[in-house]
Amino acid sequence: MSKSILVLNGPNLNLLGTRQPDIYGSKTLVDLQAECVEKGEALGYRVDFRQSNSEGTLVDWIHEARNRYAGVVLNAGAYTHTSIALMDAIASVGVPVIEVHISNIHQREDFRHVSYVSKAAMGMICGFGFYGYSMALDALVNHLRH
Ligand code: CA2
Repeated sequence: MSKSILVLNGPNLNLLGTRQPDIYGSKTLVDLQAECVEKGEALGYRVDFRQSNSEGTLVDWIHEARNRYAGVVLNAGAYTHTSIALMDAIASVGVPVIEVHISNIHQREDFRHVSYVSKAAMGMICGFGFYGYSMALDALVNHLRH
């Protein structure tokens, strides 16, 4: 099995650290990448970390995981709440996907309470800031070892 994990980030997450620090903290996407790569190394996995504002690109990257990655950590951003295409991609690849959100989506607007990603993902972590990505990597590797 591949010893690589794909960490995917959706729309507007490239803006981390530039505004809304009350919701998303003050660190940047580059900081988050460094945390994920370091956590992956500690777990014995290489982490490939990507961000796109395009739904189709995220679908393509989930398809790419089928043969090349042991699992995926996915923060689909606002596509979480709208994208049947992402849900179908996750359901069709046969690779474990763990959903993560920086904020607690259930404490926010009603439209954020629905997640199409959750309908296909193995599990979901939200509300713990960047630490949620480390938790998701732990959960994924724990799953892969059992
Ligand atoms: O809490 C999360 O991680 C979200 O996936 C973030 C999405 C939001 O649409 C989801 O409901 C929850 C938005 C990401 C936007 O990130 C920004 C960061 C800094 C400044 C502006 C936007």
